Amino acid sequence: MNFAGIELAGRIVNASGTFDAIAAQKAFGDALRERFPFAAFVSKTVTLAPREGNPPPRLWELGAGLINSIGLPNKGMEAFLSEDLPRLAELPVPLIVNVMGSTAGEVERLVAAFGERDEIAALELNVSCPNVRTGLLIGADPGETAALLDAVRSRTAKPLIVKLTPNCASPAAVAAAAEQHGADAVSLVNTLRGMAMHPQRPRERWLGGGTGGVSGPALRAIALAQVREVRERVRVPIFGMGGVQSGRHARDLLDAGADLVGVGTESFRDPMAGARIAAELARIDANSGVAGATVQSA
Ligand code: RRO
Repeated sequence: MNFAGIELAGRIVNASGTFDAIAAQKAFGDALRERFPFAAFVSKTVTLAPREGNPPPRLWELGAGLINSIGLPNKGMEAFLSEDLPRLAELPVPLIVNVMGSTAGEVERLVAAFGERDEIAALELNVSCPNVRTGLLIGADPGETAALLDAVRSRTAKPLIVKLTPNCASPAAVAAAAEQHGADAVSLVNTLRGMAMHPQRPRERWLGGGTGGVSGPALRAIALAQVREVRERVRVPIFGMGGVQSGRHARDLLDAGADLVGVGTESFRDPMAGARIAAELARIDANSGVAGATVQSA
C-alpha cells in the first residue's frame, strides 16, 4: 500500500515513542530484522537540543492504560543524526522521524536537516508543544498549525505528517488547517492529558511532571470518534492510533477512516504485538473478502 507517497508492506506501524528499535536490535539481534513487527518505523520525538526529560516517576498504570510523563528526553538532532540514524537505517522498513520544536525556526532547522537524508522516508511533526512566543499549544490551534506549516513546508520535499493532539476543541479544524497549508497526512491521536494522585501522600501528585498523557485502551473510543471526525474534514491520508490491541481494533480504526494504524502502549506488554495485530487484521479481511487482503504469518 502507499501512504502519503511512502510504499509500505502493511498497515500496522508503531506509534512514536512506544518502541525502541535500537534497544530491540540489541535484545533480539538479527531476529528483529528478519521479523520486524511494523511496516514502517516511527522514531521517538527528536528536538534540536538534547533534553533530560521529566523527573521520575514518569509512569502510572491505569485500569485501562497508562499515563506517561516522559517529557521528551532525547539526545538532540546532531547526536541523533550521527549515532541513531545509521542504526535505524538498517531496519528493513521505511523510517519516519518524529520532530518537535517550540518555535517555527526550531522546527524549520529539524525539517531541513532530516529532510535531506536519504535514510528518512517522511517526517512526523509533533505539534503537542507550546509556542514559546505566543504560549499557545501549537497543535491545539488551527492558526498556529497553519503558521508552522507555512514556515517549514518549503524546507523539504519529503512527506510531512502532522501528529494531532486530542487536547483541543477541534482536532478536525487543526487537521483542515494542516491540509490547507501543505501537510501530506495527519496522525492521531496523541495522548490525552491526565493525572494521578500520590497513593500515600495526600494532595500530592504522583508523576514528576505533574500531569501526563493517557494512552492504551482508555483512548480507543476517543481515537475512533476523532479519526471519523477528521476523515469527514480532510482528504489527506490518516495514520490512526489509540488503544489498538487486536486486529479487530485495527479494522475498526480503518473503518472509521484511517489508512494506516498505529500500535503504541500494547507494544510495552509484547514487543511483537505489531506482528500479531497485522496477522489478525489480515485474517479478518480475508474472511470478510476485503479486496487485496493477504494473510501473512505472524
Ligand atoms: O515525551 C513525552 O512525554 C510524550 C510526548 Br513528546 C508525546 O508526544 N506524547 C506523550 O504521550 N508523551
